[in-house]
Amino acid sequence: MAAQIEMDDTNVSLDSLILNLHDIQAVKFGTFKLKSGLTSPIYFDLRVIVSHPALMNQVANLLHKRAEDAGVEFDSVCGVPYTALPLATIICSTKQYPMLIRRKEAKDYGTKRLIEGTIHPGDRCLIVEDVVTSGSSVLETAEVLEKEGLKITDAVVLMDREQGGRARLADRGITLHSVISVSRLLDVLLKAGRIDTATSQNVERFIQENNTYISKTNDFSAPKKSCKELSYGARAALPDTHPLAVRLLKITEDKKTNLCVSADVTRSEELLEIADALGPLICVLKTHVDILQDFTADVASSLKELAIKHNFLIFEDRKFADIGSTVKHQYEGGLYRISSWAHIINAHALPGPGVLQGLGAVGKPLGHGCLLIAQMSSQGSLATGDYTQAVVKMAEDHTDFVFGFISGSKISEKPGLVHMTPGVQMLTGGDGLGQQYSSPEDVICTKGSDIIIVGRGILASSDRLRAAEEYRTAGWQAYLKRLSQAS
Ligand code: 5BU
Repeated sequence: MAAQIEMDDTNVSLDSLILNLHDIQAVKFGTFKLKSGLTSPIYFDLRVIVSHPALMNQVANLLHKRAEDAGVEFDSVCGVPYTALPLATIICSTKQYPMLIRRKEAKDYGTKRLIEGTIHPGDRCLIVEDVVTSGSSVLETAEVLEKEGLKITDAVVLMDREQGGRARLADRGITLHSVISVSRLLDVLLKAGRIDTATSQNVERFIQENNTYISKTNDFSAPKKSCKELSYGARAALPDTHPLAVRLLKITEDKKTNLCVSADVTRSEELLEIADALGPLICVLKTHVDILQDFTADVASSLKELAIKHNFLIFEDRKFADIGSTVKHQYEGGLYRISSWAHIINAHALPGPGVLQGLGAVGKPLGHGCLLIAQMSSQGSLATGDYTQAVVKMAEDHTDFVFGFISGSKISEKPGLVHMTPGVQMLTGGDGLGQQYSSPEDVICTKGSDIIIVGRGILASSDRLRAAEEYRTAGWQAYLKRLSQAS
């Protein structure tokens, strides 16, 4: 509970920080020529915060908290010169970490060192930065530190401009944790009446159109633009759409929600409470039945009743990955009898089409459907590139049972196939165990996916209903924006 309250406090202080940054003109709107030559409608100048000591402390504290919340473990801290240097200093001074200082140029006398401070090769050094656009400044600093034998796995940044820096760093094995995303900043300033809708949309368009990087190794973060946009309702009406996808797309349209809640709890009572309370706000409830301590057949029956009461589908995230004969038993039998209550299941394509034959033998007669896992949200996932393409082909060849994907973005142009994306939170970053988060706006509008899957973004809130409403609104607004951009 303490952690939930803290999370709410963080949200409040984040909003006030954004307003303070706007007050001191650390964020400006207008027409600005960037280093890259691009003309940007937004500009961040965080150098000004050194004149505001209270703000400096607040920023340093939030940066440290972000790393701590993400479970990042580190032995020392290094700020990217120059704006982040004083921030790193405050973190090191208040939290008692040894600091390393990177010189921009080696001294031409004395030791010629590029790094000041005691270096212990093998130590993990956390990089601190003020703003990330392409990620190149963080990378430069990381390279210098790595040459000295330090390990760089994480960087924490105040402001992520969401223009590809995170993907570029991820490809180099560095997880970026950001305190503020541009989407959050725009949202807060818009709500406070500091900017108008046109300015906000202008900035969003600029950010989307000026992504500096397409990931080479993890397509989960690569933005995909769709050629042709159809509404959920129009896709439900297409003759080739799988009956379960028709049902899902209709629910989505009728309830105006593309939110799937991932109810990752360990007690059945809590699972049913979540299903009943959040049921009206969601199109799908996702479960991991094998983490429940007290599952009984009655729990499955109650869940099915709630699915009817609130009109949502149940998705058991079982990730089947064995030969056809085994998955058939796993789906139909055992303790959980998944096929008797879950409308949706998912499977890895790794075993080949036999996995779909086995699952389909059970699921098809019941009108159930399967999502193929084409990409994963976890850092360093191997489901990328040619593998992802092969999964798309397998799905498109088995649309009698497969009705969509787990993926980070839209990966098939077939409008009957549904894309569902996990790893979604308002605050981008990770969980310290490999999970990587994107915002609802990014997932639905920029990357063209259809359904956001949100777990801890909602479950960790002290007010789950309010958090679910926020995610539902964000996901739906992003969908409306995607449609309006295409028209
Ligand atoms: P989170 O609390 O929003 O991080 O939970 C995400 C859920 O989605 C969790 O149940 C995961 O098992 C699930 N998930 C995922 O995060 N990433 C993937 O690529 C797949 C599933 Br497939």
